[in-house]
Amino acid sequence: MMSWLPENISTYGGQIDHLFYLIYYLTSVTFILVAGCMIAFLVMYRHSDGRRATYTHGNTTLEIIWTIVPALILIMLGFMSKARWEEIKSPAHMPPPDLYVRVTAKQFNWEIRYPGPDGKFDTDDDLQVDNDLHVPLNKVVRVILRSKDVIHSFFVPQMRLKQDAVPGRDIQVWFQATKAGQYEIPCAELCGFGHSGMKGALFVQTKDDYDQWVKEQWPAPAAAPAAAAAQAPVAEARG
Ligand SMILES: [Cu+2]
Repeated sequence: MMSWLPENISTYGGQIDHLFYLIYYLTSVTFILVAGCMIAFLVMYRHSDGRRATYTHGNTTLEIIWTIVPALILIMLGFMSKARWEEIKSPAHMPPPDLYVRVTAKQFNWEIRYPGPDGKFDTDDDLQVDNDLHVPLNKVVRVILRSKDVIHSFFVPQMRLKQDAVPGRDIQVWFQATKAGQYEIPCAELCGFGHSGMKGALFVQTKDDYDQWVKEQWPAPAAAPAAAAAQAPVAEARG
């Protein structure tokens, strides 16, 4: 299969890509058919001396077909997308997280906040860094998205994840990375003059590297913040 999407390193990315290509090929075929017919008719029915125009009042059968077929395709795509949408966007359907992290968007950077060893946000052992999001490989990361000012969009192309951060709301999303590396987190919503420079970095680290990073951030006797995730700092799902 042709691929010009960024590399997929998300557990659910393959299913997103499958839907993307299905829609892409369906619309491509439709476009070629419609444009092909239009060009063919332009040529076939071009002006020629002595030929008179004829009048038609349409074709009911044809109109029913080209209304029902796209409607059925749309309904089919809706059902196919529903499960994926819920899995990615609905907290009730998300897998239990190994790690919580809160990302607050503001003009013009991402504030990344870790709950620290106690697993609770807004306590003394929290860690806040600008733009650098460190996560462990193969672990479920739950992101709680906020915004301090305007609407931003948290975009991690390799994770097939994009979600608006909206002032006044906590919106949860998640991902699970399958490949270590460094990836960009651009803002995908025009949010002001500094928008184009609003860019974070996602560091997906192997277990050893991540444990080392945790040790540096929370010197002994801290346990890995991942271990405290079970205490779910998010009381209820909103968003
Ligand atoms: Cu922006």
